[in-house]
Amino acid sequence: MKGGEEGGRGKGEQDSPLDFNDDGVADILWRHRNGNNRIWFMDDNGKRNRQANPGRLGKAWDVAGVADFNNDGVADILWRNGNNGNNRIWFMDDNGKRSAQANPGKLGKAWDVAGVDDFNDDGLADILWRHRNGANRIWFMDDDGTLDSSVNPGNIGKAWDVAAYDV
Ligand SMILES: [Ca+2]
Ligand SMILES: [Ca+2]
Ligand SMILES: [Ca+2]
Repeated sequence: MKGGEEGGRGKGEQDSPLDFNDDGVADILWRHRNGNNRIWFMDDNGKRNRQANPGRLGKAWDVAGVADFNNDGVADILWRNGNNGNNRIWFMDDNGKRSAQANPGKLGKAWDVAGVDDFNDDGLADILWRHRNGANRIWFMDDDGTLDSSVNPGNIGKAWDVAAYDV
């Protein structure tokens, strides 16, 4: 995942894409199969400091990625409904609560989110999609969670999986 310092403006010296309170320490997002969610805010000794309940989302939705989609230093959550191709972004505040949500648009069920990271160095996370036939797309996102533009980075056979995209 993301390791660069140039994108975010967090207090941490090195931003973690999983940092829900901008303290530089990665946190943990839990999801229950009943649709409940929890965030564990972690200490840097590997212990849970406290937890927050960001709210529910129905069982049809999966967490497709966690990244900072508005460059405020706080991780946000990309949700995908694999049954109908809908997507949502939850913009999070640094208390583990949802502050706003956005609809970035649909993409058909044959597509999966292969990664979320900043592919154009504007500080905003983007979405890498992969089709089961080997096609790929990158969605460059605006800071309000809407799609700015979609780019085809090229195809690679369906026997290939994304193993890493930021080294
Ligand atoms: Ca943190
Ligand atoms: Ca954010
Ligand atoms: Ca970007």
